[in-house]
Amino acid sequence: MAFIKIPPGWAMPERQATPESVYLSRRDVLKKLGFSALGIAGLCGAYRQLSGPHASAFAGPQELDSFIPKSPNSGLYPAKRNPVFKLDRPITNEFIAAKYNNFYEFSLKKNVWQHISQFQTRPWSIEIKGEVEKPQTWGIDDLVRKMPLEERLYRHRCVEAWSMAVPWTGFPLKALLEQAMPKSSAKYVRFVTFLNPSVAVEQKKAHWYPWPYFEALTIPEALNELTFVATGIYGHEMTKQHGAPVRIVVPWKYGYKSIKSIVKIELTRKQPATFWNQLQPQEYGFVSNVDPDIPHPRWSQAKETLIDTGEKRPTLKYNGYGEYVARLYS
Ligand SMILES: Nc1nc2c(c(=O)[nH]1)N[C@H]1C(S)=C(S)[C@@H](COP(=O)(O)O)O[C@H]1N2
Ligand SMILES: [Mo]
Repeated sequence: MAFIKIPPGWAMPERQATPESVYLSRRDVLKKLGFSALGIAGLCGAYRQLSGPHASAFAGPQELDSFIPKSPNSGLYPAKRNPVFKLDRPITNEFIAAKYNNFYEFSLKKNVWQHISQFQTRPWSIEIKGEVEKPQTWGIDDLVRKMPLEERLYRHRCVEAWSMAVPWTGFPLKALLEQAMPKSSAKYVRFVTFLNPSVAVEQKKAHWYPWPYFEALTIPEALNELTFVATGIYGHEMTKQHGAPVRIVVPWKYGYKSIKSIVKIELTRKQPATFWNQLQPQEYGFVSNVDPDIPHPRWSQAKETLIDTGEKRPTLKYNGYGEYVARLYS
C-alpha cells in the first residue's frame, strides 16, 4: 500500500488565527443573536424559534444528555486536544449543532433530534473486510479502548452552504486501517451505515433512496492525516444525531462524504459507488472537495452560513485544508 508523506501541521495557515478554546455558552449565543439580558432571563428553560439556518430550538444540557448513548467508555472523554488543528472562527454552539443535522435515515429535514429516541447504538460492531490481510470485526467499546483518542477542532462545510466548526474526538482512519493490514491491491475504501428501517423510519418511508447510506474515499484520501474516525463530539461521546457510535470525518470535502453510524469498511480495487453520486451524478461527484469556485448546479458555493450565529463567510478552497490535501489532486 502506498504510504504518503504528510506535511507538518504547522504548515497550516489557520495556525496564525485566534484560538477558540472554550465552547460558546447558550448565553453567549443568545447575545450574539441579539437577545437582550432581559430576554435571556425570560428565556430560561423555554424554547425559542429562530428563522433562517438557525436551529429550530435550543437544546439544554439535560436534553443533550438524552442524545448521548450510555456506554462503558464515557470516562475516556474529553480526550486531550491536538493543538495542531486550529480554527479561524468560534466553535459552533453545541446546543444548536445538536438540532441542525443531516441524517436522512431519521428525517429528511434538520430536526433529526426529534426522531432518534429509539436508536440503539449498543451493542454495535464494525467490520473491516475486502483487500486486507486481516479482515476483522470489532465491538465498538473494545475498539474505542484500543485506539488513542484525541480531540480535534475541524470546520465542517455542507454542500447546502451551511457550516459549523466542532471538536471531534477519535483517531485517524489510517490507524484503524493499519490494524487490518491493507494489501497493495487496495485502491479505495468504502463505508456503509447501519440498516434498520423500523427505527430509522426514512429507510422505509423514503424508499427511493438506496439504503443503507454508503460512501467512499481513495486510499491516499483515507490515509491522509486529516481523515478521522470520530466516536465523540464536544468532549463527550458521539450524540445520536451526529452519527453515534462512530462516524467518519473528512473535513476538506462536502459534508455528505462524512458518513455517520458506520458498520462496515471495505477496501476495494475498483472505485465504489457513493450514495449521492449514484442518485444525482450531475450534482454530486465522487471527489466532492469543498471549492468556492465550482457552483452547485442550483446555487453558488462562494459563501457559507454559520449555523449558530447566521454569519456569512467566504468559503475556503478545500475548506481551508489545502496544506494537507491539495497535493492529492495536482
Ligand atoms: N449515514 C448518513 N451519514 C451522513 C448523512 C446522512 O444523511 N446519513 N448526511 C451527511 C451530510 S449531508 C452532512 S452535512 C453531515 C452532517 O453532519 P452533522 O449532522 O453531524 O452536522 O453528515 C453526513 N453524513
Ligand atoms: Mo451536507
